[in-house]
Amino acid sequence: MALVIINPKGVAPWIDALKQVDPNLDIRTFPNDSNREEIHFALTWRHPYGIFKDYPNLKCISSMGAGVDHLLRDPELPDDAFITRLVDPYLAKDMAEFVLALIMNHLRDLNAFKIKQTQVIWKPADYLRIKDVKVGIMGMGAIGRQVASELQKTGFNVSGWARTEKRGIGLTVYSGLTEFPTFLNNTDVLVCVLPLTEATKGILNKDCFKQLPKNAFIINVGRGEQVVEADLLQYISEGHLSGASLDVFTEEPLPIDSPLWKHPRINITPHIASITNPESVAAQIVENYYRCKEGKVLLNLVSREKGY
Ligand code: OXD
Repeated sequence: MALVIINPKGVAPWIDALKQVDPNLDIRTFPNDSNREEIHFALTWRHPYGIFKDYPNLKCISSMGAGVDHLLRDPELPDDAFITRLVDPYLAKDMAEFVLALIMNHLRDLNAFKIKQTQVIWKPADYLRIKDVKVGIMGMGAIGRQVASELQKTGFNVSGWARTEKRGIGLTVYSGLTEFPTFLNNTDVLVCVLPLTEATKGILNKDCFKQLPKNAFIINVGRGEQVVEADLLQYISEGHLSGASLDVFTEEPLPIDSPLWKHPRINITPHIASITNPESVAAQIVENYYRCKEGKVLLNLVSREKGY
């Protein structure tokens, strides 16, 4: 039994991290792997679609990140392979710190001062205070909960929204479409960390924006396809939303002619909110490799039906 790594961005740090955990692991790398019938486990990020049909004995396909939308979009994904994802406490912590930085940037409107600096203008302005700002987090999985907990520690009033009811996680969590309007009405800064599914595609649209209080701010660190860009631009230009910070886009890299690039009220970052560290997830990959070999229940199994 062997494991193949498929990652157009490079494989070396992944091989090193896996070998640290288990030096005997039989690791192959795409596209230079031969005898593909020996491969039972694939560790992948944005693989070329259709390639899995060349691996007749694949039992498990693991995403190299938290998201699995890049996998589930493959029309030729083998029906009988388990899909898993990585759950990395450092990834969640990095995400929480990034969201905190974006919110603080918004509260103090640091971008506006940067623009004034380039114009040599000294002009003090009022600012928002943490205690007065309600943050609403869409997505209450491992990442959403960690973001919520870090923001609460900083003093924010935080609530969450999830597809299904969630209790006992130390904050008010609204659930389902029926409670979505109440959640939005009580949110000054909307943070999306949702996975991309059929139900979440385009969820950040005008119906959502109009239910937010005036001057609300949007942070999207989920997936680009969740935002209807035209609606976002309209609600910012009409002054209902005060701006947005976007880290993810439908097309990445963001095309050079996108109107988002030069918008003064939109911050763009290149999908860097949190990056999986091979060293911190290698043990769970190796654990799943052996579970797969022994026919045991896998860690962080994904439901194809739910899409996460
Ligand atoms: C992930 C990501 O899914 O980096 O891990 O977007």
